[in-house]
Amino acid sequence: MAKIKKPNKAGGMHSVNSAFKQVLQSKRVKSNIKNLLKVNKDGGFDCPGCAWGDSEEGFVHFCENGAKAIAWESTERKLTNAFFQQHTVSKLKKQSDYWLEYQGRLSQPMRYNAKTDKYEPTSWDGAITLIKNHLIAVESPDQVEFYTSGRASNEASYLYQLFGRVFGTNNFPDCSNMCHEASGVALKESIGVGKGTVVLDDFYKADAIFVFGQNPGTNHPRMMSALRKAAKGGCKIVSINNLKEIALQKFASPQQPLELLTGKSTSISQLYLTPKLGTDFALIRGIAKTIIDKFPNAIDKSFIEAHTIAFENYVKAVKQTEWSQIEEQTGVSKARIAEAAEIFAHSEKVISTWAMGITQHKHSVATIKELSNLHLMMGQIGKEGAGLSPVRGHSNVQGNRTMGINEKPSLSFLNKLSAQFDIPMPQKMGHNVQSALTALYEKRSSILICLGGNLAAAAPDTQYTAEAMSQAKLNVQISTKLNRSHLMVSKDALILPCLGRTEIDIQGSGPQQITVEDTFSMVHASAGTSAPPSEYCLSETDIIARIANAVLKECADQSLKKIDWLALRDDYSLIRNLIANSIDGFVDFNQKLKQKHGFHLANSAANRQWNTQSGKATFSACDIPSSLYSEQTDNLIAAYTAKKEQVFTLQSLRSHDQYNTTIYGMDDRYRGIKNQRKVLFINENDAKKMHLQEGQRVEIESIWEGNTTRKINDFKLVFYDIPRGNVAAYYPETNPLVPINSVGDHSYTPTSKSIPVVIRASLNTKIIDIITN
Ligand SMILES: Nc1nc2c(c(=O)[nH]1)N[C@H]1C(S)=C(S)[C@@H](COP(=O)(O)OP(=O)(O)OC[C@H]3O[C@@H](n4cnc5c(=O)[nH]c(N)nc54)[C@H](O)[C@@H]3O)O[C@H]1N2
Ligand SMILES: Nc1nc2c(c(=O)[nH]1)N[C@H]1C(S)=C(S)[C@@H](COP(=O)(O)OP(=O)(O)OC[C@H]3O[C@@H](n4cnc5c(=O)[nH]c(N)nc54)[C@H](O)[C@@H]3O)O[C@H]1N2
Ligand SMILES: [Mo]
Repeated sequence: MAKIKKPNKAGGMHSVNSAFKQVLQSKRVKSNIKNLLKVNKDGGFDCPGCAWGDSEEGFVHFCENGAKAIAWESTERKLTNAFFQQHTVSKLKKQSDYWLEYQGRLSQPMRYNAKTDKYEPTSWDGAITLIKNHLIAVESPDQVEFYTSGRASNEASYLYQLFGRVFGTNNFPDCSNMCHEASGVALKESIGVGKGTVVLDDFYKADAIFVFGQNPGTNHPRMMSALRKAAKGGCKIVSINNLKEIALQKFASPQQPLELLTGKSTSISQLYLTPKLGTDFALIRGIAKTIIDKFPNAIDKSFIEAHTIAFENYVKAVKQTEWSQIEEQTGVSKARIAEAAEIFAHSEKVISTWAMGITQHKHSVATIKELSNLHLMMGQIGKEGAGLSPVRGHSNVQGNRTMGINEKPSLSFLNKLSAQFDIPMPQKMGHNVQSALTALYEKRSSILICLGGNLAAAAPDTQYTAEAMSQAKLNVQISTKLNRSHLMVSKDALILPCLGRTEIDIQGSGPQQITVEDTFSMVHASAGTSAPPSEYCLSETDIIARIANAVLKECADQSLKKIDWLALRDDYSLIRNLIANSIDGFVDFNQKLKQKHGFHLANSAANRQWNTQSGKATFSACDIPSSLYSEQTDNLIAAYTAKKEQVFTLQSLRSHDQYNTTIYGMDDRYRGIKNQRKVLFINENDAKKMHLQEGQRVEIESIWEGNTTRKINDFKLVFYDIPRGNVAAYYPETNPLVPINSVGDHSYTPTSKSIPVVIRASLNTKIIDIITN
């Protein structure tokens, strides 16, 4: 049995090779190399990869995985009518996510015909009329779900939410609900703003950077350049991650010729802690406890006095927390936690970053509040080189939210919109992803419109989600590529092909630019440079405007006809003028865009202004949760344990060759996995205790109340450096295991990083060489 071999560093020449492999496969080599030189530069387009900010440095401004995202979008392959004639939807359902997207760009509007079970071509007018007929026939606007994925531009998002609200609903489930929702909820309560407080430059000024639950080597490779530069400058980097991710240990910058040619790399983390899944709250509490006990002079008393409330309660809660509980939960010793505390206490400027390892648990909101507590106690917020930095996923997910894609908009935002357009806005809270799917499942909602994304594969409880989506009387998918969400159909459905970020967008007034906001609240313009795949691909903004125009024209209520949607479509700067009037920070929007690299949206907490109820930053004083799960789940787990079944906590995570549900390839280079995705990472000692061998196939079953069995099969065991009792496997293959109602407290985010499971040898078990197959 060959053992997996992990590389000893991330980045380097392998990254360059891997990026160019994808460029070659796109069959548009020349134009994609041209594309890569324009990415993230003024006059070029924003990388559709992640939400990390742009830096001035280097000749090229893209990373390996950004290059993959661009080449994947900008492919020569196209899906035509002939393809859809060959394949029924039932047949397509049997194909993998990789195969579906690999077929190429969608190039004409298609309508599902339930009789033939095939998609057939339709005209744009025909498609818009079908949507109009469905929308004007609903009993209540709240029966329509308007989903958004985080690539949509600010202009498209603003128009989409405006249309949805004028139509009469706040049903805006979006990918944020499955992603950083907990960060928004927690930060809003504790510091008064649901966004990060730092800018990219702060990373170069920090003395210490704590990276919690995040794998930037794969998911934010441009962050690695910042961490590398920081580490080289003497900044202490502390990684807190369930797994020892290679990039957080050693990284060679593909942008630095010297590291590329000499094979040298930079050491990133000074300290690397590997707590058990979902126990970061306890770990952060341990850091705070050490500081209170050992380094009390480092506490920023004047900051606490001037800017915060409820510190005493917090100290009480910290003092009451027992070390035994912290050590037992995290699996990390008091001494190791003290090392982290010492770095925190003795650094003048500290940044903490985090991503999905922190946000996709039951207790995520409380965990992020605890991290905020630590920064408040140390005055590590609202000053240069310090602060809180949730690192967003999709390239414009933060912008979507700023534009009003939010199922629970503030009253002040709704009032502003009402006043601006002289149209009443709906006040009732709308649906998030979980409640939208439940409403579709229970037939309380009947129409689903998706502005991008792949809800069918991204959402939890795959079978439930499939049934929910398939029951829609109309399923509309505005997309660039074919995916599973197009196949969840039984009645009417439409595939509406749209332009991607890399493509030229020409409207009535000429070529258009769009805008996006990165994870540091920088807003800037983006304009594609490639020719669209087909004359029938419309911009997202155009599609939304056409729908809004058609639907609202038919309304009996004259007041709803005031907005000239098609004029807005013809000239996006008119949409930006509307945004300037509705949304704080966008005054003179069109003017400000002319500034090099765009402009920064003011962040109140970064300026030490606290828009909380009390007007001060607020300490929370929760006890550390006694379990990752609810009492009910704990009881079920106890019943399994009584039957001598070993229960594990499973996290679902991304491989190096994927962008969410888009699978570019079958390797996960940094974890030593080749040509496969159905693997389960497990601690060797756990496996041996269960008499399971490496390469053996297993089934994984999740533990949840009710009669539904959630099980996936044929996953190959890979022995890995992972805490005992924890296992890991890729998303979206693991989504069938996440129950629809297993969500984070107050965030409603699926608990994709802590799923209680049991593992059993698959029947007819075969041991497979994990390297070759
Ligand atoms: N190439 C590429 N780039 C992407 C994406 C992509 O799929 N591919 N997706 C984009 C999106 S939408 C997002 S949200 C981001 C996601 O970016 P990440 O959050 O980095 O994505 P995940 O792969 O889910 O990684 C979670 C990390 O957290 C660790 N972890 C899991 N649970 C815990 C825990 O309980 N505690 C701690 N301390 N660590 C834990 C895992 O070991 C893993 O390293 O990336 C964005 N960028
Ligand atoms: N188990 C588990 N589940 C998870 C996660 C996890 O870690 N574990 N992560 C969650 C997270 S963080 C997120 S953000 C969600 C992601 O959920 P989504 O954002 O819904 O999913 P994506 O895979 O990013 O969407 C890919 C599709 O978007 C379309 N697309 C690509 N570019 C464009 C464009 O420019 N415009 C339009 N209109 N369409 C485009 C393509 O058709 C492509 O097939 O998944 C969540 N689900
Ligand atoms: Mo995300």
